[in-house]
Amino acid sequence: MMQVFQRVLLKRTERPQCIRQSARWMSKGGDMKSKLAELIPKEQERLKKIKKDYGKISLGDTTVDMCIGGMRGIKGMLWECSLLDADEGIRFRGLSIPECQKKLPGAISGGEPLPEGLLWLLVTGEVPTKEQVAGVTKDFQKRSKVPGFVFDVLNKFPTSAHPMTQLTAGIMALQTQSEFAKAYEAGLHKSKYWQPVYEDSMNLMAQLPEVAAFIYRRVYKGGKTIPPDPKLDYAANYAHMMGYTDKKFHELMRLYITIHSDHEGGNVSAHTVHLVGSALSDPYLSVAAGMNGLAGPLHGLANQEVLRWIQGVVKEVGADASTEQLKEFVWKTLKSGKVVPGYGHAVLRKTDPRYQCQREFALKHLPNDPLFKMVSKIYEVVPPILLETGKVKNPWPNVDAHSGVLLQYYGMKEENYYTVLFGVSRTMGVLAQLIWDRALGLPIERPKSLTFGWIENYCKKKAK
Ligand code: CMX
Repeated sequence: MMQVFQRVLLKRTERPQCIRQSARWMSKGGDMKSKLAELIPKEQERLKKIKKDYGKISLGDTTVDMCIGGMRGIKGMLWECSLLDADEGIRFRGLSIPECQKKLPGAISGGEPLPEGLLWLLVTGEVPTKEQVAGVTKDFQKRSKVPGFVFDVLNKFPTSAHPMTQLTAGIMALQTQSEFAKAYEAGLHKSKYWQPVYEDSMNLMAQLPEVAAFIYRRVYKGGKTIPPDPKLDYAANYAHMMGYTDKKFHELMRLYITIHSDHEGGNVSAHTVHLVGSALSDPYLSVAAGMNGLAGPLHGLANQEVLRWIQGVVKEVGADASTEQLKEFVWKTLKSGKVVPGYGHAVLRKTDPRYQCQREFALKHLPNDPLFKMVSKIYEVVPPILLETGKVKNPWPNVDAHSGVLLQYYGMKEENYYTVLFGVSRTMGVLAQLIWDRALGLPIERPKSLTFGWIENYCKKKAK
């Protein structure tokens, strides 16, 4: 990319504003941006070749069930940063969660990965060195100043507003700083869109923890905020700004942000960001839209629902409930027309490895916690019952079945806040991809919809 600028022969003062901006974006990007600039031309060529060589090859048939069943299994989106396998679970750029735990640098030896390292992996496809990860932490710190009016906007909300509503409002207030929106208006050439999208993405990721921590302190701690600590990494600093000083909680937050970041492109939050971004809505607008999807109880809000449901179990049948009592409770939930939160998945067909690694964390740090023991008992009881219903395709626990129990152990008992933690993490994964969406020049999304009549006529003709 640098060569492009070297080829621009105009004197600096004679260059149009958007080109001057491009040069500025390149120079202030830090290491990860230079790496990205190196990779983009190769990946653009790869995309061109795939389109040319394989463009007409079918990836499988779409059935009527898929069309009216939430597009389940339709291969209809490019998402480079991660891939989900129904049995094995998520791989981030080819690495499983245990591999990430082993290979990505941590804050302490043998500790959980730093989310900044995962971001590097998602963006570049390469495992970063410690120095590269430290560079991302530093870059985030430099970009982390949140404009004062964002807090004024949030202060106008009643504290009873759901934290996810406040998070989305905070992101929308940050949107006023969008470099992409400004550059687009100034007429930036589309080959350079990725640069201000990169800047917006890094700025949003850098500023989101303070916005999210502000919401936490405002809603649950009487509004007394805690300033950031520049000695801390991304996850630890977020925990610190919320008021958590326990080093083990900092480790949990590193793991939490790493594993919740990305889960390929089809889930509601990721797909929404990708879809909205495809209209060239800037990263703030795109992420705010995705957060509204994450706030749904069948998606990210399930983590809040799980803790409430477990507390309901304890309240009704006690922490030492027998298997029979637990079974009865599960059936009661199902018969009242509700789902068992934290169980089931649209793609996975085995226990979610994100559940598994949180269980391992619990076994290491809180093996005797009564609610952790309850989570383990629930694991024995729920899957056979869901199978017995005869309709649930995946009876196993997902990521949300475990996270709340870990958080409450360290004192974070405000379950309505849990989805905000998920949101801060998910922002990393979706923005890593959004940068690539613009770098590859992916087009506006526009799948075909059908009517009942069209489907009936088509199928009747086909049957003949
Ligand atoms: N409890 C009760 N019923 C469930 C169920 C559960 N945990 N999971 C699926 N079902 C039901 C569905 O509601 C559906 O019922 P109807 O046919 O009556 O509508 C039927 O089983 C078939 O659903 P499915 O094909 O197995 O699952 P879907 O792909 O449609 O939905 C999901 C996936 C996650 C929405 C669903 O399993 C669910 O509602 N789980 C509970 C909520 C939850 O934990 N969500 C978090 C998912 C992870 C995340 O995104 O964060």
